[in-house]
Amino acid sequence: MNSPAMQGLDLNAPAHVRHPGLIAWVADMAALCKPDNIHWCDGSQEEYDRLCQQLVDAGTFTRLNPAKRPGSFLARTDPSDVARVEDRTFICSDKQEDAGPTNNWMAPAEMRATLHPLFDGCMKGRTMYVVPFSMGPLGSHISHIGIELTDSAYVVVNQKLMTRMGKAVYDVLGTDGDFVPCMHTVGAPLADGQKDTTSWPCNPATKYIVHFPETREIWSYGSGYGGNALLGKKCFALRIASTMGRDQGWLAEHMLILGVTNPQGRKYHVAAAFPSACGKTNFSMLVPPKGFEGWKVTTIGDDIAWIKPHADGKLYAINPEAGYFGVAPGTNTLSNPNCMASLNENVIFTNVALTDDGDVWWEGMEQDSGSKPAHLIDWQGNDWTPEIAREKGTKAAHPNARFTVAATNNPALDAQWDDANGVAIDAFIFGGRRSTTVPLVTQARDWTEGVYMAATMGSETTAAAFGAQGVVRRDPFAMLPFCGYNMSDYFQHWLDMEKKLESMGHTLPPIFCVNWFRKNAEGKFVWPGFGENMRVLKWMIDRIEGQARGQETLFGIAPTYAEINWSGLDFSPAQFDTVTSIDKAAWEEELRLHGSHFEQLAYHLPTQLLDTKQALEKRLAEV
Ligand code: SAT
Ligand code: MN
Repeated sequence: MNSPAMQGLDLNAPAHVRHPGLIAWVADMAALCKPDNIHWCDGSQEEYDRLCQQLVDAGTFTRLNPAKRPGSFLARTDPSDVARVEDRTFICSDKQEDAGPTNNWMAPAEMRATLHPLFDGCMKGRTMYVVPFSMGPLGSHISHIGIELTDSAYVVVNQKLMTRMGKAVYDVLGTDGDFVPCMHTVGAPLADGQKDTTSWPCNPATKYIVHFPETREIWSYGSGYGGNALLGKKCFALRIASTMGRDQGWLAEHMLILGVTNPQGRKYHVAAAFPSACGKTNFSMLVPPKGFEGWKVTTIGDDIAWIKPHADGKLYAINPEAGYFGVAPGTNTLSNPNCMASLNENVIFTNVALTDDGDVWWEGMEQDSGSKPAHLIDWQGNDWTPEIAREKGTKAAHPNARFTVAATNNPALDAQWDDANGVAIDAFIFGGRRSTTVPLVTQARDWTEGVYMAATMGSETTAAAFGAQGVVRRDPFAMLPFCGYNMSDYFQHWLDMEKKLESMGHTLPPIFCVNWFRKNAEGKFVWPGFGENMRVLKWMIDRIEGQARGQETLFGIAPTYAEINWSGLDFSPAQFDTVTSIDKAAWEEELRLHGSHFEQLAYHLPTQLLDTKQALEKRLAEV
C-alpha cells in the first residue's frame, strides 16, 4: 500500500483509535490527497477554541464583540460559494434507474475516474482533519457513525456544533464498527510555500457532491459551504441514510420533530416535512400564542428525522443532528423568539452583515429594533447603508446566510432530544408553500392518501431560490434534492410501512397536509403563521384524541371554523374561508399537474398513487 509514512507523512493515529479498517482508510486517503499534516480531532472545547482562533488569524472568521455575542464568529464565504449546489450533486448507484429521474447520475466507475485525479494532491499545503461524528445519540440503536476527512477548519468547528463529534465516537466504533466514510476537500491545493490569497479557499470552477449508495461513501469536492461540506447533514443523514432506510426498513426524512404538551400534561410528538427555507426551524421552536396558556412546544429537531419501527409497533424518531444550521434572514423575535434566544452566544454566523459595534445583522432584524442600522459591512465585506441598499438593491446579509448553533442553546429544547430510544411519533405533517389551491390543513383519510399528499406536495419557487417566480416545483416529501434513490421506490417504501406496522399490531400515525402560505386577491398572506400555527397543531391533537369530527373535503378531512380555538386571535369566518376553500377549477388544474408529475416518475410508480388520483378525480367531478 502506498502509505503516507512512505512519503514522509506521519499518520499519528492516537491510541484510542483501535479500528484497523479506519486507520487503513485514513492512510489511503492521506496518500491520495497528500496533505502536509493530519490532525485527529478529539472534539474538545480546547480544540474548538484553537481552530476558531486559527480561522480568525486566517481572516475566515471575525470574532464578534464579546460584550454583544460572546464566543461568536462571523464567516464570510467566497461569493461563488453560498449554497448547496444541486446541479453538481450526484447519486452514483450501479444502475441509473436506481438513482431515478430526480437525481443526477453517473456510472460509479466513471465518477471514480473523474474524482481520482481531482482528489490526487487536493490537500497539498493543508491539514487533513479526521472528524469522528455520531449522527444521533452516541450508542443509540437508531444512530450511525461517520468519519469525515476534510481540509477545512471551518467544517471541523461547524461539525462540533452540528453533530456529536469527538473521541467518544471511537468507543462506539470499537475495532470493527461500521462507519460512513465522508471525503471532503475545498479543492484548492497550495504549491510549495504558497499561501492562501483568499480567506475562503474553494474551487469556483469545479464542484462535485457525490454519493455512492451501494458502498455508502460520500465524496465532496470544491465547496466549503453548508450541506456541500458538512457531510453529516444532507449527504449522510438524508441521501445515504435514505438508502440505508430502504434496505433496512426505516425512514430518513427531511423533517423537524417537535413535542407538544397540553395543559393536562399529555405530550405528543409530531414530525413535519417542509422544503428548505419554508420555516421548519420556526415551527420546531413555536411559542404558543395568546389563548394557549398551559401549552408547551419543545424542539427535538429542526431539519432531519431518522425514524425506525420498534417492536411495540410504533415509529420512534431521533434527530440525527446536534445543532441547527438555520437561515438567518427573516429570523426575529416575531417569527422565532426561541431561535433569537439561541443565538445569544457561541454561534458561528456565515454571510450575515457586521454592525459597527461588532455584532451581526440581517434583513428582518429591523422588525425587532424598529429601524435598519445606518451603516453595516455587508456579507461581501463592503459598506452598506439603507441608501446603498435602495439604490443598488444589495442585501446586507446573503438571503441564504446561516447560523450554526448547538441545540443546547435552544431554550425550548425537548428534555428527550438526546434520548437514545427516540420519541414515538403521533402524527406526520407535510407542507409546501402555495399561494393558492392547497388548503390550510387537511387530514388524509388513510395512509395511502397521506402518502399521495406527500408525494404531490410542491412549493412555489421564490426568485432567490430557483429561477422563475410563482412556478410550482413539486418537492415530494420535501425530499427532492435529498432522496438517495429512485423517488418512486421511495414512495413504495412509505406505502409498505403500512402493512409492516399493522402486522406489528399498531395503528399508523395520522398524516396531515398543511399550507401556511395562501394569499388573498390582493396578494397578501391571510394566515398569520408563526406562533399562530399552534391553532392548527391543536386541531390535529384534537383529531388524535377524537375530540374534533372535522368535515370531509376533496383533499381529506378539514376543520370547521368552530373546531379551531380562536381565543386571542381576530380571524373571521371569511378569512378562514379564504385559506381553506377548495376551488374546483384550481383543483382540476392541480390534478392535471399531479398527472404530469407522475408521468416523470412513471418508472416503478406505485399503482396505489394512480388509484388515489383517480379517486380524487371522481370526487372532484361530483363536487
Ligand atoms: O446547506 S444545507 O444543505 O445544510 C441547508 C439547505 O440548503 O437546506
Ligand atoms: Mn433542510
